[in-house]
Amino acid sequence: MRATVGTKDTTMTAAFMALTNPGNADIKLISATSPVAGMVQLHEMAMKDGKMVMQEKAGGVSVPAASHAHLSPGGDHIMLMDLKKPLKPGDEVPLTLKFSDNTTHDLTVPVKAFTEEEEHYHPTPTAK
Ligand SMILES: [Cu+2]
Repeated sequence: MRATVGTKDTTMTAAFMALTNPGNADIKLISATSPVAGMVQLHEMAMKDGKMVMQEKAGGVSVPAASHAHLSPGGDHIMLMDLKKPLKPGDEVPLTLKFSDNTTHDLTVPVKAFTEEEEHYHPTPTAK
């Protein structure tokens, strides 16, 4: 999870990870929650008017059977909004992932400083 201390907007950040599906059926990550954020969404990057923007990913993030999916800067990611406090490197954030097979996974996600693709994670007006 990207640290927000020292960034322009300390109310939102993104989490990145690899999701592995050891089963023999495709599953989807359908939602996530965290006590540090007022709202958590699954996002994707999309090209809009010649610019990369992020938007909510309809239907969730697919994790193919016996394979994996990457949540990464510039790609699908977990967006945490309305953060209750700034996150600094070294913090650990609880994050609960809910999957289409009705399983949930409780994670402890380390907070790290990183700057690549940072411009994508500035607030953008949400198109409704
Ligand atoms: Cu996002």
